[in-house]
Amino acid sequence: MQSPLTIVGLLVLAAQSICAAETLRYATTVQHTRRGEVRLAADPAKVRPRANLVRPGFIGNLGEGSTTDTIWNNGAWINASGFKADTDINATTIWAKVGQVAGTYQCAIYLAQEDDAKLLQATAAVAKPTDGWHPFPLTSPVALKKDQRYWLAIWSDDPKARVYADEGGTTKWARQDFGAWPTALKFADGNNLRFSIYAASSPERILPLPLPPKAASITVDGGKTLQTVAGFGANVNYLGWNEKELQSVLNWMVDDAGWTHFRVAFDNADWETVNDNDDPKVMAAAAYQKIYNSPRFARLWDFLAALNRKGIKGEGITLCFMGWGPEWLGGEVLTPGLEEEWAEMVASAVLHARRERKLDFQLLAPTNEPDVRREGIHMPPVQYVLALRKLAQQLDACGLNDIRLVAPDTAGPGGAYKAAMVADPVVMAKLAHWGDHDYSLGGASRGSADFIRQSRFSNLDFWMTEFNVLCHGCNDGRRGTYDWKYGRGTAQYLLEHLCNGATAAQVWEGYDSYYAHHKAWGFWGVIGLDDEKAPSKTYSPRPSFHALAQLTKYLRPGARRIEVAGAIEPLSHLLAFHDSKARSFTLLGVNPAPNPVMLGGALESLPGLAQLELHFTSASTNLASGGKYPVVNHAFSITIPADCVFAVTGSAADR
Ligand SMILES: [Ca+2]
Ligand SMILES: [Ca+2]
Repeated sequence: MQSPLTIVGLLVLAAQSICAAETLRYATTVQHTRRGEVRLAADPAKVRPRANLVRPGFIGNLGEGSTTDTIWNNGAWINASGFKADTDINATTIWAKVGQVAGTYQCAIYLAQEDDAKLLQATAAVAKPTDGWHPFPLTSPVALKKDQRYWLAIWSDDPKARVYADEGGTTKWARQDFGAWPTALKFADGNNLRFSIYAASSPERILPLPLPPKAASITVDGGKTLQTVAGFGANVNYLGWNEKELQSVLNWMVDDAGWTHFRVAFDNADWETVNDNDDPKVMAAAAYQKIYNSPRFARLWDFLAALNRKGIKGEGITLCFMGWGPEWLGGEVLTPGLEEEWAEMVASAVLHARRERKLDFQLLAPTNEPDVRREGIHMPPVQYVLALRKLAQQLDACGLNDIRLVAPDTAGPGGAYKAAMVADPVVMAKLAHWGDHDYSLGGASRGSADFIRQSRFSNLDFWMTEFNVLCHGCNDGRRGTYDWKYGRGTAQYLLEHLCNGATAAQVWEGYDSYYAHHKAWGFWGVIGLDDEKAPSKTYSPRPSFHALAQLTKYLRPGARRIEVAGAIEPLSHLLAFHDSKARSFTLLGVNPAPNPVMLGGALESLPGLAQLELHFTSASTNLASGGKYPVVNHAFSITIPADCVFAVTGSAADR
């Protein structure tokens, strides 16, 4: 995997720090060697595979397909993908990548004409194929002419029939019961897919040529420092806690992904069903003992204790209350005048956890998403700040001075809530970190960074206390599409939040679990529940878990982000970090392109690193080793594999 070092010196003319590809339009780079030659970071011509002169001729798409298209809809349909011949070919075989069926597929070539299509030749049928590529020999060879357009058609008698496809083509369809191919066809327009199907002059399978590498070049400046990383983790639901079933899940998150910061959700916020007494300043001990010794709370205390045993403590645990309140407090909307009663309910739970259960945690998210209903007890901004002030005073009165808040955790833009908080010194003294939720590519984290820059509290940091790529239906008991593209997206979202200045991030959510405030199973987990109906629950990591672990395993708490300048395209993200205590250096990035990328870089103001090591996660491999690369005269050149999330690490101690 090691590539020859081609970069000796690197001069970068772009001064601004970059970490996401959108910001790169003005970056210009020039490289030169010590001998004064000017050259590109990599010369794609040198690594481009030889021309395909010896390859058999073909027409169609050799690609594996990133999706599948069903070719049955209340009956059989002839599905055809359109291609133009680049050369004259004497076709003998059609290859198609199909889904496994108990039935039969067959293929054909049609000549594209003005109004219809004319059958040229059909293939033999293939029965009971497995999932993947299969040859369909043509009944007799067909001469295909350069620049002529053809339809490669596929047809099946099985309702589960499907064909692999990529985007960016033209398909046509015709409803026709499976049988002998019609000699002429009038197609209806289909979609924009390009089937994984081709016709060739040889019966041997033709493999696609690897795409040539593209190049990116950067300068990392250890002297230009940005935010310090607090840590990463997930939202985790107390209700799913079952030590036997979840111990392996906890091990994956803490030991494999290196997660240190968990937001423990407890819903609904309705546990004080009857007011303890009519004085919010005096906690009725017997009433609260009964609540906090109930089986419902035993599960929460057990979960927090298990996290403590796993080494997660202090600011590593945020206790988060979700959903609506008891009826007497107003239910979904806090009744004005009862702010101190709400504060007493919340403070009594924290007090019990600390005093009676001796649990080690320091952060409290007192009410989730106060700007909307049902996600937490709804409170408008002014009432919210009054309630937080009452809570801060209650906590201090209980001697819980070290318990601090993460807030406001709004569902939408939190500006009005934050502006109201900033005006209250009691609340601000109790605020540990701004908390933000973002289900977009950094919209909320950009807003949060802007707010902090313009506020009087520019020393405060912000945590992404919920983030992920939207998972449609996943709040309502439906499973999402957990493919590599979605998993890679979760990693890109994390890097975007770090690019915007976040110091911690907690993905929504760690593992699938049941939420009382949605009255449904939630299927957002980066670790999936295999079967919610099974009496004993089992779990499996999804691609988004592996994609996040690829980043968080190598970016440890205490590392400081440092500036990257230059051109990172075609990478979508590239961020650099340096931990001056651990003397470690980390580059995190995503290459969404189908090509490898030659990443050339220069390291400035960083302790001497002798070599860098690459690890990557892709659709087909997790945390794979990508080899070691030398650092010579503070410069390196690394081949980043196609379509992957990656970490490049180095340690001054390696020297
Ligand atoms: Ca009360
Ligand atoms: Ca009371």
